[in-house]
Amino acid sequence: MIKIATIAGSDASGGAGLEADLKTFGEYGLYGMAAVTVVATMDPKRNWAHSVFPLEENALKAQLETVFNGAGVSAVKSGMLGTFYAVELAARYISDSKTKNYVLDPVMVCKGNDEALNPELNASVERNLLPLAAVTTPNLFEAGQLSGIKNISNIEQMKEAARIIHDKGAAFVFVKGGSKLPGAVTAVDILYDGKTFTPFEAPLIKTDWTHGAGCTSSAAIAAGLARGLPVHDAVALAKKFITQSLSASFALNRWVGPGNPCAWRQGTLFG
Ligand code: PXL
Repeated sequence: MIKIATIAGSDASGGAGLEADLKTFGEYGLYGMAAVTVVATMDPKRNWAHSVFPLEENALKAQLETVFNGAGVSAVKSGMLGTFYAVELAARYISDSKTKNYVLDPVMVCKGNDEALNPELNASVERNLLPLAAVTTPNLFEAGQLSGIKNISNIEQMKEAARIIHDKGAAFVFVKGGSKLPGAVTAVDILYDGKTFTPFEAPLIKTDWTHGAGCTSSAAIAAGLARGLPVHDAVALAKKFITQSLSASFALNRWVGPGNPCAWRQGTLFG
């Protein structure tokens, strides 16, 4: 059995965070483990406003000990970290594990949650985690924050941002334009390895229900690496996976809706 772990927040609504990661790992036939950093909740009485409850440092450390020294992993991804000690503990355990397969999803925004927009915490992620990453997966906003290029709105700017983020230490940078690039007719993302820019293009899925798409996509890349795929192949398969997931997206309520990581199977045990 191939083992893989996520260090991420729990999204009580199930579409993002470690819930998305574990569903995705399962679809890749992997044994998923999780170290919970924060618990995120959403208030149905206040327009789905987010609250974030960090786990205390000792509780996170004990989980990391369980995952890394109690089991071991073929790959690891990180998502929402939420505190300085989570960033520092994640860096220590990932570095000590000597894994080559670390995917950093530099989660900075969680719709409606200002706390995640914490510049000092983002700087700590950049300093401590970016140099350990085999792949980092910023969306346009995160790529703007990490590169200093504001309002990225075309492919050239995506490439420039990828170059800057690569120089800060990530081996591969996967900048996700997705549906967010102005005037997008297809979903275009760019992978940069320090030498070559590789575009990945897929049909644009017209849906507002994209909650957890970033988490699912970075989990899928990590899962591909755990299975021994080279980075380009892991990214290509993840892109297919997220396109299928979004094509089966659905409304959870009037505010959000997730994709469906099981969609590629076009069926369940019940038909
Ligand atoms: O999609 C970003 C994200 C990541 N992690 C957790 C979240 C969210 C957004 O809701 O709740 C735990």
